[in-house]
Amino acid sequence: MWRKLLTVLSAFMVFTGTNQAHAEDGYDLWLRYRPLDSVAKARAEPALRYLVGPTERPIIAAAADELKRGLGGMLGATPGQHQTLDEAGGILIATRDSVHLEMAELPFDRLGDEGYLIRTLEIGGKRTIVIAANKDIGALYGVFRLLKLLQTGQPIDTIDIADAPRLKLRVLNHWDNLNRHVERGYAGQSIWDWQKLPGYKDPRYTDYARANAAIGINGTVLTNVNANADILTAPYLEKVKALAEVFRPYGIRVYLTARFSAPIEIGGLKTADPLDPAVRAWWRAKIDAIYRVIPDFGGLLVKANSEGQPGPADYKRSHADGANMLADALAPHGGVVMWRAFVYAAANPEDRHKQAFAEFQPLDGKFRDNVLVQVKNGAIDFQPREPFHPLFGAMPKTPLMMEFQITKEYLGFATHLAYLGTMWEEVLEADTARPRRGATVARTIETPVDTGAATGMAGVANIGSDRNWSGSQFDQANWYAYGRFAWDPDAHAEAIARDWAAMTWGSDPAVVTPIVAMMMASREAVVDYMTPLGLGHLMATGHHYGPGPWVSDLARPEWNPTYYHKADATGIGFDRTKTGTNALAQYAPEVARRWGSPNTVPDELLLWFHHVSWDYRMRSRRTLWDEMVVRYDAGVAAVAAMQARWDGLKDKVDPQRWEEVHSFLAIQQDEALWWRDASIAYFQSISKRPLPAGHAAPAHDLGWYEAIKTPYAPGGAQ
Ligand code: BDP
Repeated sequence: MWRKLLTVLSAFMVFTGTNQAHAEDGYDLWLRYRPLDSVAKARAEPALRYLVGPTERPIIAAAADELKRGLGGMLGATPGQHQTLDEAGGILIATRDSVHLEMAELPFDRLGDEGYLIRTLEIGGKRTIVIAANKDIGALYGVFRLLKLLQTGQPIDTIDIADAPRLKLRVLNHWDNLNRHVERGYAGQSIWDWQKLPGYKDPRYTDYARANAAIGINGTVLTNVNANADILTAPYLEKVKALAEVFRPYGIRVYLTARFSAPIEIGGLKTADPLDPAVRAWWRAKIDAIYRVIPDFGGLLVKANSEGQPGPADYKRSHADGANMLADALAPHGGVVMWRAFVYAAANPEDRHKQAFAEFQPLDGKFRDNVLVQVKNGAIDFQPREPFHPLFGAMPKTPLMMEFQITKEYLGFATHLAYLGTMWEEVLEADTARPRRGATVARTIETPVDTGAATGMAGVANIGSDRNWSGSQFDQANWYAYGRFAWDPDAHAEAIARDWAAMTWGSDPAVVTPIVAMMMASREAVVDYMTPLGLGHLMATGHHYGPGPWVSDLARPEWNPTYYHKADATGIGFDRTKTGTNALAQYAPEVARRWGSPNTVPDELLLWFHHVSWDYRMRSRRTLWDEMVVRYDAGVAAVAAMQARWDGLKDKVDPQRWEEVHSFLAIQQDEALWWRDASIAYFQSISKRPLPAGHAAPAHDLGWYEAIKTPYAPGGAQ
């Protein structure tokens, strides 16, 4: 009995920690700064006793604050702030011009505007950890890197690190409406409390900026791509200014979405024609006004002529005409236009896969220098698996930004554990076979079209007002991984998962290893139980929650799942080869050849490009139908495996977060089974094939699944 009580007590003490009065709820993200174990602490302490830096500068002040907070948490002692390096054990936060670095020969030229180096050096005979950069923001990033070394259990005895981001714009896209509804948001309301701004700046905005700076994010688009022109009016610009002030010391610029028809809606004009002089003058004046309020405003993001949004095509003008009009007005201020390539037209019977390429590729070279075309990772829409978008590598004269969706609109919302790092890595390392700007997708976005030209990545945020920010503990990993890939598109999902797990759950390998294993298998599990073998877009209507492969009655053909899977008595899949829509022709010939035959296309993309018979022999020697069933079951089994791993961590992580993940995995298990059963029931009604031996029949008949309606599922358009 006593022993039991002691165990309970000691567990309580470990998990509450010395500096923590409340249970963990995930609010701290990757900035938990929990006490190091005594060995690590004893090793690190002597090197981290005080700091020196020009803290009168706001970004350096933020860096010093973070260092104090982090070391205070991990070592239990806040480093003192000194004016000079007066003894060993100092941390020098400095830029190139620092008097302390006069004698040190450091490779500043390799660091660019945002890079940093961390080195252990003898300065004036004192052993010092130097965090140096060309600009203050680099030093802030360096501080976060030093903290990460400690959080992930790395030794800091001798450090020699130099790092710089490979992309210039690393931005979040918030699909947040002014009424605080977040389109495709599963983490509560928008964190932007427009009503209370600018008077009240929620401290959460600062924590948001810290979390983003820690992973190198340097821009945030505050508003939904389905834009509301009101954000561009004077009262709202004051609110935006208040946020910009909070973010500035963290190197984060604000951007807004521009509704193309704003000159009509808030400007009183009769047209929004981009070639109309009055329209052009209106935008110039509006953009000048924005910069008067927010001098370092980043620029505008535009969704035009897509899903009902207004755009230049309304006036028979091209996307380049529209983008260039805004670009001309932004250029004098150093602002950019991020113009989205996610377009498909209401009246166009062409394969949706082909439409963005058809519209944008001919415009290569026609955009101003400060325009980036923002392209989703795949040609359809953030599916659990899509081949890379054919535009990558195909517009060598235009900066193309990658757009990833961090929020899991099509991957189980907040409750399904799906680590997207593996999906992004797969896309980024895909070979476009268009070597002009480097062959992989990563290279095509990293290589500037000209020296100094813009490069970038955008991530549709999964952040909301929930205490844990992302709607689930594990969805934080996707925000984290996005930042890391935006910094380095050649990064590796597994290494990122390892860092995240150590920072978020604890650096003990007995915790990190199973968590990383769960994460690394998780996205494939979702693919398997939702859309195996290259299927896609089979989700229920509108909110996209749950299966709806049978839906065929929506107004536009390409909104219907049946449009995508094309299952019939002969087989299943979308023929995008020459005998079908020939979307493959939009890829480089080598890629088109590899994917153009069922014999050479990977199983994972088979049904994306081919309509094949139910009895088609797969590489596994199973028939396609049997293979589908096997995959559905593999997906469900993979969730069970995650549950078992998580159960094994019960005593190794804090109880509140453990419990939450445990419950979410149970939801995922139920829903994976729902997907599996509903999909098999439906496709079997078409394939008319028996289930392979050992695979159970769905629990209910097809009608039962078709009757499930969830009209209040969160995140829909509003
Ligand atoms: C789709 C979403 C929709 C977005 C659209 C977009 O369902 O809510 O507005 O993409 O990216 O994935 O513009």
